[in-house]
Amino acid sequence: MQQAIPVTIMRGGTSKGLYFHKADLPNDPTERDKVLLAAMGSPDERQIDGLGGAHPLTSKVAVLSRSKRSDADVDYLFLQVVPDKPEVRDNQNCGNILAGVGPWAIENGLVSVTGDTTSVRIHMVNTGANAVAHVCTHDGHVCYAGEARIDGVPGTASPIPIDFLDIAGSSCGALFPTGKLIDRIEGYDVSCVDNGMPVVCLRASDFGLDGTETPTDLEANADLIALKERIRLIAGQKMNLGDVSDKTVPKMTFLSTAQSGGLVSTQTFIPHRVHEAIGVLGAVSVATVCVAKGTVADELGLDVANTGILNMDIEHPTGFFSVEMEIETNDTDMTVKRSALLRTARKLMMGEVYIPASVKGVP
Ligand code: NQM
Repeated sequence: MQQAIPVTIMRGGTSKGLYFHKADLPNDPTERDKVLLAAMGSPDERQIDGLGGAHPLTSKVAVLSRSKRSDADVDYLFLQVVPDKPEVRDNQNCGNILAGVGPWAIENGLVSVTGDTTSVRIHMVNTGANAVAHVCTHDGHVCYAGEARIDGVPGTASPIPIDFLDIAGSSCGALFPTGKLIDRIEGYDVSCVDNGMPVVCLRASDFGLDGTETPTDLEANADLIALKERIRLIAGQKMNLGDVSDKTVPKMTFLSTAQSGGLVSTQTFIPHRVHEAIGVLGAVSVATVCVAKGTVADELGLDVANTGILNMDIEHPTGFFSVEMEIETNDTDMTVKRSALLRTARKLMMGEVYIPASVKGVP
């Protein structure tokens, strides 16, 4: 007999994943991960025997439960299931999958509807930071239909604005974890940042890129990939992340002059495949490098203030990602008071995923 586990499949922002109630998965992380690998069909680059979509952006999991904290309604653990390896990683957060957490929490009775908008306070277990997602609700139900458009997703859906308050340094201990705004690694200038996602920003032109290369072009550039990885391993140590050879952070973002009226153009390795767009917290971290004076972004001559409420359009391979940030800057320090952005999400399927009987531990 196969074993059935309740699951919801949701698109969260520009990613897609499996959303589980924590109580429906094994408590022991090793057993839990075996179940998740089987659910996704990993290890197999096509994930043919599971629900995974054969790309890191569609091989994601949210493990959710009612929070015991006074400042949160839901605890959200993000897990990246590696498509082609028997590995499940918990070392990063995911702001796209986060977009589906509010609707899931309402649909599963963890949060009561409070009118036309229901705010869900989410504790992000991976980093210990909190977010608040504002979900459209009507007549006691989540409204998925709406007019909000995000690049990288066809059509429109109801808006889910998300606020972040305390994400600076949540993985690395400091906003600029190396203590510098520019480090020199392997002969290249890099800016290492953690505003919710550890990211190494590099100037695309230093690597012979003009910013128009597609994800497919970049993934075919073996020399660039090898150099990027050498820099990443050193940057990871400097960012207090230790040996990152088996970690999904830091992400590597190449910055170039905006091509379509945005603030800056980006191409991001996450960290081995290239993102079709840009991660949510990844975009917040990149925006932070653009605002701070003295980073690798300076030479791009960006037109951006470094204090107050700023709205920034970060260009990526399939459009724009808009980030709002409230910044306080004095002579020596820059503090990010708040970050906000817009996502959408959609419930795609609710049912049971079947796990082979040979995989033990299903509760
Ligand atoms: O940065 C992909 C995604 C992400 C992460 C990745 C994300 C974020 O687009 O918050 O959303 O960088 O691995 O889902």
